[in-house]
Amino acid sequence: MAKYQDLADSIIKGDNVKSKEIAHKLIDEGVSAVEILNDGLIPGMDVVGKKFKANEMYIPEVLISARAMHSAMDVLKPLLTRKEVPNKGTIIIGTVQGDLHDIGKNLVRMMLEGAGFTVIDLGVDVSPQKFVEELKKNDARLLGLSALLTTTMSAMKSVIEAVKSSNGKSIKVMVGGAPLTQEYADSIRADGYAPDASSAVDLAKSLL
Ligand code: B1M
Repeated sequence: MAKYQDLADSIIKGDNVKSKEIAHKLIDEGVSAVEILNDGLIPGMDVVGKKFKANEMYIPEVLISARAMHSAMDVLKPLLTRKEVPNKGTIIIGTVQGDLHDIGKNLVRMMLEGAGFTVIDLGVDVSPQKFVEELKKNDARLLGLSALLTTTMSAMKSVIEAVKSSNGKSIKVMVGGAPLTQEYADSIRADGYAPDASSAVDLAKSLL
């Protein structure tokens, strides 16, 4: 639909004023936040990824697109994170060490909050030690790790080893991020893998 294409185009062009404006307009028209995400924002970011890979876009432009994505996500956030449901438990989430990608992780956080989880977001480039400390400090039983680079996926294994040896086997670890597969998650002994933010919610419910 043209309205979704306009939203995707605003992400590709990095126009954060337009992306916010279109997101507001779609909400006013009664379109659901999840539809706006799946049919406008994520397809826009996919094009950015393809252009980046083909050297048709460079890091500064990708950052400007990321800013436009975050501006539109800010509009959706209150709708995705409405706390109408009882607290389902606490999850610690973060992007692993060496990795600065946070758009997908932020989406997962919003959807988990919307489903009633309390989420403690440690941000990006988080060391295994920091995950271990925060799990202890907050008495959380579920950890969510995100990685977007093939070079940082292996950091997930280090976190899982550190967590399982220091915090005990009762902590469940779920992983996600574009380069991951179920096979890879199994190979690093993660308790679960989710390919997208909606399945991350189902997975978190089944793990806790
Ligand atoms: Co980066 N980057 N980047 N980048 N970047 C990718 C990932 C890349 C695939 C681009 C490409 O070449 N096509 C490529 C990785 C190649 C590889 O490893 N095989 C790449 C590269 C190479 C790099 C740099 C190394 C570039 C350089 O410096 N030469 C560099 C690394 C910096 C670092 O991290 N140390 C870099 C930098 C950046 C920016 C800073 C410019 C920017 C990040 C800005 C930000 O996040 N604030 C950026 C971006 C934006 C991208 C692309 C274009 C988009 C990523 C994104 O936000 N997607 C990306 C290309 C792509 O993925 N198509 C690319 C949208 C988001 C909604 O999807 O993050 O997949 P995603 O999240 C999904 C699922 O994966 C899942 O749910 C989310 C929602 O459905 N999910 C989880 C994610 N985490 C989860 C956790 C869960 C469960 C599900 O449980 C806990």
